[in-house]
Amino acid sequence: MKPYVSALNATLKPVNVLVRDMQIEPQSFDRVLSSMCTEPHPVARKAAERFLATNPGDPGTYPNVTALEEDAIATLGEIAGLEDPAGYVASGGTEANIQAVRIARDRAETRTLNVVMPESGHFSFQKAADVLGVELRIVPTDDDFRADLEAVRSCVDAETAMVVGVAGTTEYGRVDPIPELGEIARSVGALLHVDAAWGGFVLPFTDHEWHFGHAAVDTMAIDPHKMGQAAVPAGGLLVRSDDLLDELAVDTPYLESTSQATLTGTRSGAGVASAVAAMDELWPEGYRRQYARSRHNAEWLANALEKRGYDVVDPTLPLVAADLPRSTFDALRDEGWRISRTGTGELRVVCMPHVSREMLASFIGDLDRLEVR
Ligand code: 0PR
Repeated sequence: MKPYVSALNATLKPVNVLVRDMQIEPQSFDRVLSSMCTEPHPVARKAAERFLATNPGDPGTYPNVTALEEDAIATLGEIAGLEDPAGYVASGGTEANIQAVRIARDRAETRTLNVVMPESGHFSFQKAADVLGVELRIVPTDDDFRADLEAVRSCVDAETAMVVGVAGTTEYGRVDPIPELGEIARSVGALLHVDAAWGGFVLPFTDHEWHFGHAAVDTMAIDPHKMGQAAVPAGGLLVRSDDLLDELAVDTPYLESTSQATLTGTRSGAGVASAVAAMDELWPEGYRRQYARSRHNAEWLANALEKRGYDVVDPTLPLVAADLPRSTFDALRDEGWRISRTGTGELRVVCMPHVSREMLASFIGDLDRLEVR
């Protein structure tokens, strides 16, 4: 495996030639501990290749991929506890979150409005607020990194169009108190959006209350290209009922279909087909097994770090955060480990399907070696 720059320097060939001749590696997953994406399941990879040239944005021309998208939404609905789901396969969690805010904005009756989100919310909501011209109100989290309900309650008002809850936060894998956030949203006539972009494919195997069945959830982001093991790009936007999706629809005069709800126009059928293939193969048993494996790995890693005297944030979903000196973090990165840090500087390891126990043991081995020096 050659990193991009050194591969380029070694050969002095232009990158396009390296790509054409398959001399440049995309990225090996061997040392990737930071990503929320993973190696696609083999069936997902194959389906992605087959549907690479299809465009679900044009159902009149590509009806087969459109039929697959309906399948995808039906299964996503099943996973998220929603009968009769509406939605579509988005490019990722960012698009799903932006579109959810757009629904809330367009449904609201006031002209100035706001969205209330815990500080653990993903930065895609900043983009949404910026693009859509709504005020984003960020409230603190509690001692366990979950939305602080009192803070949310005192922040919402008559102009709140949406309350955001995160089910599987990017930094600590926490699940916000979704039913309570739903009550707060209802009390001011706002929608409740759940960002389960990462958590959605592991939460069904936990007893967290996160889905449409438990609470007054209106919209949700749930991404097949994260824990769902589909190829990128495959995100999911789910909405409680068709009328919410209608808020997004624009007329499409020169297509055979009459309207389009997606943010992107042309989009890859690869994501759609691979999502269906992965979910057909893995839901529910394969995902259940994967969750158990990821959880054990996260617990193992948390223990290993604790034993070595580091402060560890107890994992609730398979994501481990721990306080590591900056110099150690940098040294591990120099060893080729792809690791990232939380906003406050903790090491963050996401136990995705490609992360094996052997990988983690080798990581801890490197950590021990580097800390001795
Ligand atoms: N919602 C949540 C909870 C997320 O974690 C993410 C992505 C998104 C939405 C946005 O999804 P898309 O990227 O598919 O649009 N999470 C992080 C990201 O921004 C994951 C991450 C974080 C990866 C830090 C690497 C890293 O070093 O990609």
